[in-house]
Amino acid sequence: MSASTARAHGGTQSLLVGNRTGNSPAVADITTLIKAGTNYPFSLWASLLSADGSAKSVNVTQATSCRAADGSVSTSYNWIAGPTSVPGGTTASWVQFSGTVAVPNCTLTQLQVFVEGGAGSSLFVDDVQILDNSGSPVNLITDGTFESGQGAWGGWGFGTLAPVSTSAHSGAQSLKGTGMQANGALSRDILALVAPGKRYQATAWVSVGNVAAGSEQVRLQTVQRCNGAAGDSYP
Ligand SMILES: [Ca+2]
Repeated sequence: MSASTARAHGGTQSLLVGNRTGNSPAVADITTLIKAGTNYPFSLWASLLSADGSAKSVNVTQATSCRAADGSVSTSYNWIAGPTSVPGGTTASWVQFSGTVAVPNCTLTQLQVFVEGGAGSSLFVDDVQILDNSGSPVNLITDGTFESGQGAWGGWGFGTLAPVSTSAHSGAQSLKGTGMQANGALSRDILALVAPGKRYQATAWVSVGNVAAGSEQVRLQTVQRCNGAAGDSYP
């Protein structure tokens, strides 16, 4: 087992479990990183090179060991992603595995996550994420209530844009754009608030008025551009 430049999902290296005579897994022991009674979303990518180039079944397993009141330790094994067929050819093909590491509320003695399957094949693993969302969330948008003004909000495709006290989801004010065009938007630049590779949850409350049909479609949308990209993307 080693870091390898033979294949990579991100960057230039991945973890290679090679020369497998059987179903040797790639194992991460995360016992000291986690808390009992907590759920952790995870994602990882796997790739295979099999002897005959055929696809093989791969899965992610969680092995959880708890100590009972009588001192005995028992281990349970759960498949937490897959089994999923992963191509085994000489051209690298990466398959994403995702799910939840659910830690029981027990006296935890060990918790390991395995990537396994494709017995005898070379197994590559990359871009493993196990996310800790158990802390209190922090709202990065400090001017999203419009109680003290428009803040850093702007947009395009509107007639006028201003905080108003005629309607509010909470408090006394909201931000109102009038005469919205089809692709008009109320927007805020959050470039300085976020970091590459991180995932953020966004919510907003929306109301529409002066619509002949009585309702209208509204989207919550990001516009992004990475350094060197030819244009904007709208993921
Ligand atoms: Ca990598």
